[in-house]
This record gives sequence, structure tokens and C-alpha cells, in this order.
Amino acid sequence: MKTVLTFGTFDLFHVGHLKLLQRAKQYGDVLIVGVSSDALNMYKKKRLPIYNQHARMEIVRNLKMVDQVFVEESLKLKRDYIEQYKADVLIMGDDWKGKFDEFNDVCRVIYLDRTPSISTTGTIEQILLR
Ligand code: C2G
Repeated sequence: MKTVLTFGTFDLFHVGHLKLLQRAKQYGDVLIVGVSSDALNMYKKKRLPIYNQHARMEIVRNLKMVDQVFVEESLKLKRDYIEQYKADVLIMGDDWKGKFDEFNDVCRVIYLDRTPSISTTGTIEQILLR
């Protein structure tokens, strides 16, 4: 059994998120997703997500390609999460390209192309303009 691990906020869940998770699952048998906590999102993006971590986890947990979710509390714990969940593959979107290469010693690190023209930030901006 091959375990794939990925991370994200998945706020205002959209088709770019869906495609990333669908492609991630193709790299193994079990897909585990670390959903960034509200506090981590505040630190990363300087704003709270629109949907809180409980709602975001509930959505991701119920996707058919997702086997397990947990709260990602800190970017600094990535190595611990990889070891704890015995990940064979770490998948990230290519906005993170190169950032996690240091974990190639414990698992395979793969960056997938982002889906063009959709993002949570862009969606929020479009709604505000209406
Ligand atoms: N994504 C994508 N295409 C888009 C938008 C997002 O493929 N148009 C991918 C991102 O590259 C990421 C995943 O969907 O792999 C989740 O995106 P975000 O919620 O924006 O994740 P982020 O806040 O960057 O969190 O530890 C790392 C972080 O927790 C990643």
C-alpha cells in the first residue's frame, strides 16, 4: 500500500482543489490530507479563511478520493507529519515548487501543475466586485 500525503487550506473549495486531489490520489492507494488550521492560515496569508477549519476539514474528508484528514498546525512540522503518516509520496501544487525538496530523503516529493484561472483569492475579489 502506497500512501500519498498533501497539504492545503482548501478554503472556498473549488475545481482547482478537486483536480489537485484527484491527481494526487493517482500516485498511490491511500490519500491523506493535512488541512491548514485557521491559525496557520492567518500566519501564511495574513487573513482568516472564509470557512473555518472544521468546515474545510468536513468538506475534504467527505471527498471520495480522500481517505483521511488531519489538522496541519505548522509548516515546520512537515517532516513529522511525513513520518507519522508513513508517507511514500508528498504532493504539492507547483506554487510550492522547490520548497519541500529537503524531504526527498524520506519520501518522493512531487509538484503538480496548478489549474489555471481559479483561486480562492480571485473568487473573493470577483464577489467583492459584483
Ligand atoms: N491548487 C491548484 N490549482 C489551483 C489552486 C490551488 O492545483 N488553481 C492546489 C495548490 O497548489 C495546493 C492545493 O490546491 O496544492 C491547496 O491549495 P491552497 O488551499 O491554496 O493551499 P495552501 O494554502 O497553499 O496550503 O503546507 C502547505 C500549505 O498548507 C499549502
